[in-house]
Amino acid sequence: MTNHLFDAFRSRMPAPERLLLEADDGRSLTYGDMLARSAQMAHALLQLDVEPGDRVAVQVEKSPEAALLYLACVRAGSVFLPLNTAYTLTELEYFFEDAAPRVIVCDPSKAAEIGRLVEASGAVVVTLDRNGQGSLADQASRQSSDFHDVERGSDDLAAILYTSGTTGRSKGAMLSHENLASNARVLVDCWRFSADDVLIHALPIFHTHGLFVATNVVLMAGASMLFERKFDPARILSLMPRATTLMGVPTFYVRLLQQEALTKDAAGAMRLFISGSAPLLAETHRAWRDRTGHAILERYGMTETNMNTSNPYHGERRAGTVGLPLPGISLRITDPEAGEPLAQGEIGMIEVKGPNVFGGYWRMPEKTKAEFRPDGFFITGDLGMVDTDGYVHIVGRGKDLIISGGYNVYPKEIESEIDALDGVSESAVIGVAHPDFGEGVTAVVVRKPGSAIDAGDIADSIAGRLAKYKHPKRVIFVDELPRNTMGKVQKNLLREAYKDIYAQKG
Ligand code: MLC
Ligand code: AMP
Repeated sequence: MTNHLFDAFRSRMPAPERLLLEADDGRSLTYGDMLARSAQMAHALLQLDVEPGDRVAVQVEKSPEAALLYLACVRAGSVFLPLNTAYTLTELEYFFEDAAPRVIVCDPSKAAEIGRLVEASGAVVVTLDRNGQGSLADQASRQSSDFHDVERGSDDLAAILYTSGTTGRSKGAMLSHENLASNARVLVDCWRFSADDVLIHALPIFHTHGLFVATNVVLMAGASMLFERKFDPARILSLMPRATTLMGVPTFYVRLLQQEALTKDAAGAMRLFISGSAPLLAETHRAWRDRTGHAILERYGMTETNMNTSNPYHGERRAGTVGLPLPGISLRITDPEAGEPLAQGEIGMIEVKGPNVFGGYWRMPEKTKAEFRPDGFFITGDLGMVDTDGYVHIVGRGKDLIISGGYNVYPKEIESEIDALDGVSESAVIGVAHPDFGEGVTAVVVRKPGSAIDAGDIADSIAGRLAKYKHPKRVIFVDELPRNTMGKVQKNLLREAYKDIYAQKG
């Protein structure tokens, strides 16, 4: 039997007694445990009537078993659909309706509510908690630890990851076995991962960074990881002597730099620090080098494409750039409107093509068509330029998007919630430089005449509806929003007017 992605991991698997992961509660998994226990979980999924191509939606806390569940889904031939643990029921409802999962795995505390939500759909709800307990785990424990992986080819779907849309509805990016396998292979080679590596894994495992960059690279290298449920800078520092690499969003590095104990000695055992998901400020890059002697390696990717570019392992890691296109991946800069390639050095739309690029959005052929060029290049929505040495610089976004602590927040989604409130005439949500999160979600609101609605009312009204990280850190009331002659809100003026509001905050 061939299962394209799992075979790729299997072919590079070290001896079964080698450590795959050690969790912060002391539990650990060897590669042998991983094979046996993901087999048991795969059996459990088949018993729930999961057929090849069926979606398995997963909203669970990070744990060794949550990682096993991902692999079990791959082995069972299903499509893994991870969901941010911060999503509210309102948010989940959309994903369940759109993806029509066969099975939903959630924390026991949410099982009843989710069960009610999907009652009519026929989806089966099973549970898995942060300690690896729950009805799915019970069922798995009774299964054989031998499993014939379900046959899946390179183009078959391995996962769907939702990414919010600029105009409202979230889109499910469909990632194939080869999208994931090819990118993991390339990253292992470019970043020189080997079985001797120990990665500090403190990212969530429901997004590309923690799941496909971190976990897949470790599996593809036969390496091991220290699996942390939360990012705690003091704890990360204490792990460094036992580790070789760290992957993080810029906020990780900003917070680690606030630790006095971060020194060259403290980072002495580490060989590589990698940053991505949001722009790393050149000043953070420099401060890190001064304190630790290491140049952070910055790379650029997205849900739809996995990783596209990376600064070199050997050679100059240039602060403020995202490095060079990865081997096998083509990148070009085009005129955002006309789509014509621009001359080297000009700023335009970043487009990419390669085995990493997803097949399209789940059940959205029109949106898919709109984001690909006829020759197969994917239009990223990021604006950038390529310098004379080939390094890619991201200079802005063509999409109205805020990235806060590595999480994407789409202003439109929050504006719709705020605009729907009695007492609000209109709103504009913007990202403002924030020393900790990179950008702070900020709402600028116009009240209806006579209304006394305040920031507290707005916070209360969205509390149960939107995930916490999307909530505005600040709400500013104004008499009117600035508009251009076409009537479009000029968010650039708002960003300029409020650019210092978080300056003193940590
Ligand atoms: C938490 N909060 C956030 C937030 N994370 N607010 C805005 N932005 C965020 N990212 C909220 C909390 O709910 C809390 O609210 C308050 O802010 C302070 O919380 P905290 O304890 O300081 O946050 P913490 O739990 O430490 O989380 C911060 C973080 C986390 C940076 C560790 O956000 C994180 O793990 N980010 C990584 C995201 C990620 O993996 N992105 C990759 C996407 S893939 P209150 O009100 O309760 O105080 C991708 C592709 C690619 O982009 O290229 O990689
Ligand atoms: P997501 O949709 O969560 O996968 O987020 C992808 C987006 O994050 C990209 O389109 C970029 O805008 C941004 N991004 C990822 N890595 C970087 C980086 N190193 N520098 C700047 N932006 C980045």
